[in-house]
Amino acid sequence: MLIDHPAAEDAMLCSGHAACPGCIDALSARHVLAALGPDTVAVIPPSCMAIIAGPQPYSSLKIPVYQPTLESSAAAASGIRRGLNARGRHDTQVVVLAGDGGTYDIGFQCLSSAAERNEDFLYICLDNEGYMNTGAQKSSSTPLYARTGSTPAGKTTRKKNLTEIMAAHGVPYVATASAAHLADLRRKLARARAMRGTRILTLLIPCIDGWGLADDAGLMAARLAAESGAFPLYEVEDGERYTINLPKTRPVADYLALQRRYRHMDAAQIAALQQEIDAGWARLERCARLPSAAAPARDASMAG
Ligand SMILES: Cc1ncc(C[n+]2csc(CCOP(=O)(O)OP(=O)(O)O)c2C)c(N)n1
Ligand code: SF4
Ligand SMILES: [Mg+2]
Repeated sequence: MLIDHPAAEDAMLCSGHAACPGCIDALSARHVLAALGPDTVAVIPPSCMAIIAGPQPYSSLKIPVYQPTLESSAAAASGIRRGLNARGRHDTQVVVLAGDGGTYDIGFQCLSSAAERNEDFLYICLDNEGYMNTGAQKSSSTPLYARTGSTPAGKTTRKKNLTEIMAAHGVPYVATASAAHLADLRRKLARARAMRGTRILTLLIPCIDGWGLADDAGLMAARLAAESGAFPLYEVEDGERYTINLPKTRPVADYLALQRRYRHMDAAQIAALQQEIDAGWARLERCARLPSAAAPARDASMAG
């Protein structure tokens, strides 16, 4: 797969790491790191990405990595940012690479308060829709009906809408993306890199093991998730300017059929999930059509 800066990419994520074969977690991280460049500090809480990065003092990343507790990534990133600023290193990027459990659930209060302060870092949520490195338990990102280790009959509640929640904080940039739509991902990374303040990107990471996918189906699952609207690709600036980046062009049944975690669903459940997706999509279209009021100017110097 083509990468913009092969030299930087090679220098920043080594081969021989511990990702499951075929997983696009590492591929996605490679694209993130290639876009940010070598003058970057990464914050990686417990997650598949922490395993890929390796146990300290070993690391597959050739940039400084700080591994905080699962609840504290955004606080750690805030502190590192302020420390770098105090040393005059304003151009060094600070990036968080966290899972959905560490973002939607366990690290959420920390992320919310950092966003309220408009702390200056890029937060990437590698969203595999469950607590995967600990054996595939459900998180609040797990979608309705999906089977996990802790929801063996299928989840009975909906996926939390993190993008909307973070957009409601009024931060400069919130977006969804995946490695399956590479040009869109690269553009969003470049955009986020050029901004200051809190920027949050959620990347969908189909979990080969936890979702019950063929080893080579990770990118296809991410592609069908976006095309079916199960994981819409969109971006929100300053909490109010919405842009939908890809139309909804196929039924969710196409996406479900790839995955073992949905194999128990009957026709009525598939119809209910389709209805939920259609309602979410209609809401998104309304937001994208709304004329936005003048955005309040955010002052990144307030963050440190
Ligand atoms: C407070 C706390 N609870 C539980 C754990 C154990 N734990 C480590 S990683 C993890 C799962 C994290 O899931 P997620 O953030 O989605 O990352 P993934 O493994 O899916 O990439 C859990 C529960 C922990 N480290 N800290
Ligand atoms: S458990 Fe899933 S998300 Fe984690 S490395 Fe393996 S395939 Fe990837
Ligand atoms: Mg996860």
